[in-house]
Amino acid sequence: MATEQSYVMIKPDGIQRGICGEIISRFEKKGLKLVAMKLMTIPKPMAEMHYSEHKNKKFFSSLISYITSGPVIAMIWEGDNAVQVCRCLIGKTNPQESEPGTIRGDFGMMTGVNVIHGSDSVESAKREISIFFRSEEIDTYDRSIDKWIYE
Ligand code: D4T
Repeated sequence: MATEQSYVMIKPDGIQRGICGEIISRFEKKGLKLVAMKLMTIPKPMAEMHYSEHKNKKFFSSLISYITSGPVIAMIWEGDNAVQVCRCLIGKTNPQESEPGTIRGDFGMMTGVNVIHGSDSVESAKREISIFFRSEEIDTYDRSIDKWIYE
């Protein structure tokens, strides 16, 4: 097993549309373990740090305005191969190209309003987690149900 942590964030449109419970339940039902979660409005410098790889793209300023436009739910989900598993649940960047059954495929219409973020690699996850969480905000606990999820 390769236990990983992924940074997952329900974006402001997910909060405004009242679909957070349904989104979070998909990660729970999959078998991933929630180890950190908070509601927060992202300060602009933090948003710019999170999306720094896109700073020269033409959509950067609209991306920063959107992600700071209201509260987000920041989460860390843990499990075997968690980064890729979370990306599978989330779907493609463009919701119109995302498969039905994925979060973006079921809930989104536009790339610039695409409901949720998930880390794209283990390295990105580590970087993003360090931006959004202090180490004492990340929990460690056992789940007795894990023996029914992992072989
Ligand atoms: P995030 O990082 O939000 O999970 O999205 P992805 O990992 O799926 O996609 P990304 O890094 O390529 O894009 C980051 C973020 O920018 C928005 N975006 C992207 C946009 O508004 N216009 C665009 O043309 C692209 C490519 C959407 C997600």
